Amino acid sequence: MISKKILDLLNEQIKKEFHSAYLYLGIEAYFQEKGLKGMANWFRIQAQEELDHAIKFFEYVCEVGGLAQLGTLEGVTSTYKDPLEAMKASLHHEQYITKSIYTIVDAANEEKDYKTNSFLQWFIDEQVEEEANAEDNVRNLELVKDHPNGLFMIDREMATRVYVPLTPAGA
Ligand code: OFO
Repeated sequence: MISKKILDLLNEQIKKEFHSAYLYLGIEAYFQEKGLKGMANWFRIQAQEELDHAIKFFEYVCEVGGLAQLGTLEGVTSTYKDPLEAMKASLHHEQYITKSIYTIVDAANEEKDYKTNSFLQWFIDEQVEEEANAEDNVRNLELVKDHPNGLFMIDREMATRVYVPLTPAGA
């Protein structure tokens, strides 16, 4: 059994991952309304991946004999000043999630909770990719500024992203 402190942190993380999905659906809504379907597609897939992350934490809590808690989700915005602001919101959120995961890793290390530490290694690696993708999106939009051709090219590129479900543990 894991400690109450670790359990609480993991339960908070379940909520944060669901919140991430919510945030990204809000960004998708913004792009859908702007007719930027490729960017909307990218954020739909991002939201689906966040649901996978939430379930991964949920399953781990259940697996170690804890009671998984599902906190109340707050509303998110679907309104952004421009595409760059939406991309920056995503980058800042991923940086926040990385810190949150490191906090759980630190707590697990302090308690010599090796199994939680091992479970979290996947998320440490995942966050490297998550931040890199979000940084690329920001950088690309900064390069094209408001140039319609550039925006069109980025949108087309982002339309090619496909959802790859996580392989269930033990499969
Ligand atoms: Fe976007 O990251 Fe989840 O964990």
